[in-house]
Amino acid sequence: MSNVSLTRFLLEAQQKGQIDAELRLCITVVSQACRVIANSVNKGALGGVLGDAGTGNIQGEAQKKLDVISNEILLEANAWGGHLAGMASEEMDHSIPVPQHDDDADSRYLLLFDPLDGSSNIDVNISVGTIFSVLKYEGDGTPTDEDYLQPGTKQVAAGYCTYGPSTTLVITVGHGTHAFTLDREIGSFVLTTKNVQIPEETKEFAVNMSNQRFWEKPMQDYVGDMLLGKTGPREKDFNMRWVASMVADVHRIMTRGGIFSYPIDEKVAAKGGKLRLLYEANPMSFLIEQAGGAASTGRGRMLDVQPTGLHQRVPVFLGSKKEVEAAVQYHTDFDNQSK
Ligand code: AHM
Ligand code: MG
Repeated sequence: MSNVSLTRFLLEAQQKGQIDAELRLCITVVSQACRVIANSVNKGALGGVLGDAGTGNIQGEAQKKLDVISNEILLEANAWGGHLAGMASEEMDHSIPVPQHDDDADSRYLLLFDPLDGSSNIDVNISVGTIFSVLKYEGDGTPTDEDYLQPGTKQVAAGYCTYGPSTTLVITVGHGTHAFTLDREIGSFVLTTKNVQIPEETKEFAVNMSNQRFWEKPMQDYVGDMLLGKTGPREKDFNMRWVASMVADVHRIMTRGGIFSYPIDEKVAAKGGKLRLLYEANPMSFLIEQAGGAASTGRGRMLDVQPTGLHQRVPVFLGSKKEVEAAVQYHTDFDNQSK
């Protein structure tokens, strides 16, 4: 194991010119907020933090107490550094501007987050996590929601933190994907995997199979062929895993490969998909690409999607490069036949 702390890692990234002081501060503050969220999550029933908050978010989803607590922790932590121009969250209707405290700041950023992804799992003690994305703010006044509608290729940093058996923070600033583990005794994140590399091929897929009958034909065919195993067209036996916490499913793929998909289905078609482009799909896609994997909507590179709304949803396929390409091929073939 290395003895490189997140603090040292970020300072070295700044010295190499990969990030500036404001972006270093932004990632540092997010990591500190994640430590605080980890403490709340760990307390579980003892902290009185489980259960529903009795409120709903903009997307009509019931909020858990920990959704609200995690959102407040991230907002509070990031309100004072002078490195941000604003924040947007899966749990808030609109973005909120951050007052400029530091006139000397060379650059200012927009921070987007899903404060507690997979929160439907929280009451049953399964891994949940925080996902974040950082964009540059090019304007000089107060940012509005439109300033956040930048394609994923514009992200300058992204990451997620999993609150599981251990607390792991996985980040990218566009120079590889790196994983840190929280050392609770010393209270800091320590680099545990430098340059994560996702195997190109896999025999493992992650999807909510209960939606099968609602999928489009190319998705039915893709998964159907995987289930046929060695004697089918894919010529290998596949294994399936579905945690229903994107952070946990993606972290497994970061560790040993696989494909994660949340395709379009009849139930979510009107909304465009289930997962959110700006808070979930884009940051995860940036991390996956930086680890040698691929990420697609099934019909195009995820990071090229031009966002049209803050809470926009998209179909998601990400993970081992060759497997994502296989999934995309089923969609391409279907679309070509339907022309
Ligand atoms: P959330 O952000 O409200 O927690 O929703 C996103 C989660 C993902 O973590 C996970 O992949 C998916 O929803 C699970 O959906 P389902 O319950 O339909 O399997
Ligand atoms: Mg989520």
